[in-house]
Amino acid sequence: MFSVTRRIFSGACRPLSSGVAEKLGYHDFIWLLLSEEDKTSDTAINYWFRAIDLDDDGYITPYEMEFFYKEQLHRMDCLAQEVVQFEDILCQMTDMVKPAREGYVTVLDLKRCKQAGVFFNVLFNLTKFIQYDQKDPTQVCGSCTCGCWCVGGWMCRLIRVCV
Ligand SMILES: [Ca+2]
Repeated sequence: MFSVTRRIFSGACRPLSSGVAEKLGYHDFIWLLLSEEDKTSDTAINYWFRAIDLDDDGYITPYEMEFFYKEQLHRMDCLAQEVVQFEDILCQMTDMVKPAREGYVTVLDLKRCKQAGVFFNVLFNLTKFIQYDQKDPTQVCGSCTCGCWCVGGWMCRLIRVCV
C-alpha cells in the first residue's frame, strides 16, 4: 500500500466515519473523491496537508516531501519516465509555493500560492503530475528566483539547468 493511501486509511486526513479502523465508509470515500478531483479547494488543501504532515506539527518539511516523493521516483522508474531527482523538485516547489519560512510549508502558504494541486500531485499522483506537465509545453516560466535558466512547460517548473 502506498504511503498516501496508508495515511488516508489511518484517518490522518480526517477522522474516519466508518467507525472501523482502516476502513473507509461512504462519507470517507466521498471526501476522498472530492479532495482528489480538485485539490485546490480549501477543504481539499486541508485534507491533503494532513496526509503529508506526518508529525502533525503544522508544517510540511523537506523530509516529509521526500518521504512521499520517493514513491514517485519508483513509479517514474517503472514507467521508464525521465526521473526527476528530489533536490530539483524541492527547489521548484520552494519557488512555486514561496513559504514564509523556507523549509516549512504551511497550509496558508499552499492556499496563498494557488498551486496546491500541483504541489500535491508532484508528491503522490504521477498521472496528474504528467498530465499537468504536458498541458502547455511552450509555457515560459519566469517564476524562478535563483537566476537559473529554465526549459518550457511543467519541465520549466521542474527541471532547470543552472548556468
Ligand atoms: Ca510536519
